[in-house]
Amino acid sequence: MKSTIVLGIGATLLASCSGNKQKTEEKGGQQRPNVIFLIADDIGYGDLSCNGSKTIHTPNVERLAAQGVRFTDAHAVAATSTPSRYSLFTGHYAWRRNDTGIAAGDAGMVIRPEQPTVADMFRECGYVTGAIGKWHLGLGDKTGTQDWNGFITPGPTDIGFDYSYLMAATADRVPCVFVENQRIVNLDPNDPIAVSYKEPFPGEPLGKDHPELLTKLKPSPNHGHDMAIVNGISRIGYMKGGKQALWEDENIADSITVKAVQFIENHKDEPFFLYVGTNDAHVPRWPHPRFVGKSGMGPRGDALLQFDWTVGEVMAALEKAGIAENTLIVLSSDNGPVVDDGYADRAVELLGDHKPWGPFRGGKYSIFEAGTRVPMIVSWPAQVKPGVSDALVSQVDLYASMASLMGKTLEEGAGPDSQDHLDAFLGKDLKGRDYVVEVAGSLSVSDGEWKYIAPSNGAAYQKLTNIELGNSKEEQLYNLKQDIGEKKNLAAEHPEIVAKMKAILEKEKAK
Ligand code: NG6
Ligand code: CA
Repeated sequence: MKSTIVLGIGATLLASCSGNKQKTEEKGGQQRPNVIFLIADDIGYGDLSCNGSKTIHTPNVERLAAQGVRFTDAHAVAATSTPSRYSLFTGHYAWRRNDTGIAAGDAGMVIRPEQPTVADMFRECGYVTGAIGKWHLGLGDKTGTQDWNGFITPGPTDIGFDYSYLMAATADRVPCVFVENQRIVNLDPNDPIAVSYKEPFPGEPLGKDHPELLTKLKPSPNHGHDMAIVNGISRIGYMKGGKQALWEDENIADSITVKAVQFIENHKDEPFFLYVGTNDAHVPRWPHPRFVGKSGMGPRGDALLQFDWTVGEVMAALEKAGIAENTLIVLSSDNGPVVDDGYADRAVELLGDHKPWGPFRGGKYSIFEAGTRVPMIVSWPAQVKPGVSDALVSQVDLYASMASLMGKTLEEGAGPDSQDHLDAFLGKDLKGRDYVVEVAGSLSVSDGEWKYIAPSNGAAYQKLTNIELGNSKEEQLYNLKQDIGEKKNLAAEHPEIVAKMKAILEKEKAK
């Protein structure tokens, strides 16, 4: 596998872009749409009622699905957040690099400033661009070198985003603050913040020593998450100071939603591209009190309702601004679902008959389908005919497909793994990709019917999360048309298909 990355594609990414901020012309006089990528965190295919779940009701997502195309075979590139989002933004397979795994809260920018992104592409087409919510792609130059009390650079503006309001990593990782335009929000200069992933700060209590201070959530046994205590929840990593800037977990969804709505209001008269990453189903799950107890499944289920609320607020903001018709929304998730991911929130006990993974095997972290087969809806009322599509689509293709929507061809080296499948995303082509390549420990390739999982030394099962990871020293081959649950390994029966799929994977790796 090549570990080199394609860099050095300067500012002129696109052959031609109007650079015109007016919402006019483009493709036969038709208005260019606003574009929103709404990316959920750890929400599985089966977590949404539009995908057939009867155990949860997510009416706003249903409404979005009813006005757009709902995909049954849509994929993230990886089964965790950092590599998945990396591929979404860059159109470059995360597995081509060895440094795109789950990022620490003090990681440097995983997407390097020289790398072209989908946000650069929109910006060069005259769009205003924004990134709001979960980031998890690193900030600053190198791990641990950020100036948290000043301007954190490089940052989102160096990879195409005019505006940003972000959680640096995850809710369970320090620093527990929002970073707006690369500065921590509400930071009192007299109470500077310090962050470390190496050693604790003397005098700062840790979750592992002070369970009595964990008033909201305690970690699950053996999951870690027992370091810095913020708001009665212990986290991964150490931090001190910045008291006034700390988020309150119950308000995270509100903060992200309010900023997204504001962005829409502020930019309703010019074309915009907005990435919204929600946090809800990711641990620690501590939804706002108005959702508490509403799902009957405890915090995880309540967080799903909170996600649905965010979707409704974004839709309402577009309607209020009079731009709902001509806004293209891609709703998806960064990876599959996990039930116990580190906190004693009773998600396992209260799950009942709910199946976050839908009909698929595995979950988050897994190379089986539930790891990477994610919910996806593409809505664009002005152009997209509502329906359901079984086309094989991958988030890695959004970059090239959005460029195609802008009427532009990507130049050599930009979005190297991204293919133009605009027609599939718009519901006009029901086939999509020839195959998707994914990573979660092992690599897999699937053409929608046959799925091959390359052998690896990774664990088959993760006890902590009770998830089948799907790694095996043996080659695996599943027929997804007949065996959606990936129960029967057909590798021995179909060596010719194994050889064919393996050859595809080898060819991809050699690129
Ligand atoms: C894991 C964490 C998990 C979650 C995940 C990242 C442990 C034992 N587990 O390492 O709780 O934070 O990283 O999730 O630390 S992701 O969806 O952002 O990729
Ligand atoms: Ca995730």
